[in-house]
Amino acid sequence: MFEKVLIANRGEIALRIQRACREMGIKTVVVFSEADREAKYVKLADEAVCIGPAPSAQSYLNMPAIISAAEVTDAQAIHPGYGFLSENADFAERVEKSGFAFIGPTAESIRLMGDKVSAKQAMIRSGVPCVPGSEGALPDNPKEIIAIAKKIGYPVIIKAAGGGGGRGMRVVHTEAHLINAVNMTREEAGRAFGNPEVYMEKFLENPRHVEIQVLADTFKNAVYLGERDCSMQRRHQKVIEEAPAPGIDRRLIAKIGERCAEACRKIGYRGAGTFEFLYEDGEFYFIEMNTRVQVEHPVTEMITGIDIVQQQIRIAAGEKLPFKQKDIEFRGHAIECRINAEDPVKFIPSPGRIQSWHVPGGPGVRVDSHAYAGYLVPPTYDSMIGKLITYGTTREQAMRRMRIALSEMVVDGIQTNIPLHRELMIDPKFAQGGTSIHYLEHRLEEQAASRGDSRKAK
Ligand code: MV4
Repeated sequence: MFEKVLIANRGEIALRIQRACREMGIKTVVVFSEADREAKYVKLADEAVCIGPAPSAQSYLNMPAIISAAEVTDAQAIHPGYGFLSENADFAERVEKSGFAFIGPTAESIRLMGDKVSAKQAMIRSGVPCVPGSEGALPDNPKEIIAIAKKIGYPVIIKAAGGGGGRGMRVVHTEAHLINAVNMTREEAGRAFGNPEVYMEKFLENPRHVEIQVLADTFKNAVYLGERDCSMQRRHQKVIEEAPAPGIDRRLIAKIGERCAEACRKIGYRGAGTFEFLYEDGEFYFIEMNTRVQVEHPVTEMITGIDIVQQQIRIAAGEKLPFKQKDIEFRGHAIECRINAEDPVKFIPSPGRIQSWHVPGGPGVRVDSHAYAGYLVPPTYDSMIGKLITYGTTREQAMRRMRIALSEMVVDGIQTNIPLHRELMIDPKFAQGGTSIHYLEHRLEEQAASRGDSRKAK
């Protein structure tokens, strides 16, 4: 096992990785920007290295600075967390070429999944069900493009191979708009991702976003850790996640989960990963794979009892998975509310000094946060300041515990989205379970309209 791990991230995930390391007896090095110098999790680490000024381009995205920090502190491995360099294949390559272990998949796997066209082709070959669409990238010939759309049937969606996470896509409802939409998406994609390739899919109008968590070791052992429902989102930012996904047949989850595990074996995937699906009318359709630990990993940890971050580290150190699929049991229900420093109505970021900070507790309550009373939320980064996770034997119990936890939680000095979470936890549609990816945005629009806001919430 590693003696020392460098954490190339900040905020709650830097603290989460630190805790995993500490429990395993591994020393930690945290890198930080000038904006994070005073943060408590920086002082908690065994060592801390300043890697540059506040803007992430000069700090958390600064590959030479991070690798130098690993060299001077004698770390053996680098954990990238999520965001920043976590899905940068060049970084993974440079880390390994410099003699460190990258706590994540190979650069080759990251590259394969980073290109959404090659990712989808790999999934089709592995038997993972995908959204019906073009076979690979779209050709140049407009007549061929029109024929492909006709075969798929409108509406269709044009997506950039280099996109993902909601960037670089366009919905097309009629043939009259098709070629222009393809050209516009190509142009944007060329500028934004340096790759003008686009592909086409049937546009699913009202799906849920359900994803499957996997773990794979370097000996071709792979398991799925069940699913998460992440449909409660606004502008591609998840707001609430839960596991399991309400109302989905367990046998279907087992079948899709097994396909994901098999895909990992086929492509030689290693580490933690997430297969993103759209779920509509009882069917799963693969859209993308994430090759990092995700923000919402705790809900899976709560229902499986498996520490995903520790498993990532063990896999990177060359250990075998300590369990087989039949050993994994799914028990109870977990819900996560992302706590953001933002206006709960207008969603404008609300950085600043936290005056008071009281977190809830009790049975089945988990708080993953680096914040505290006196903490200054920098304006430079993502507005998420923590995650509130509750567990219950049933979904109803997890929801009840979340309502109580939210009622106990106090954050003063900045604005947060806690009031929005309090409302959603008493929303009858959410209580039913199974709302689509459009539910929250529609609900916010209705509320904006009834307040008489001049501009729509969208
Ligand atoms: C789609 C779709 C409907 N049909 N693909 C958005 C983010 C990217 N990961 C894929 N996305 C979508 N792809 C087809 N064929 C709708 C979305 C989508 C979405 C997906 C997941 C979570 C939130 C979303 C919000 C808007 C659109």
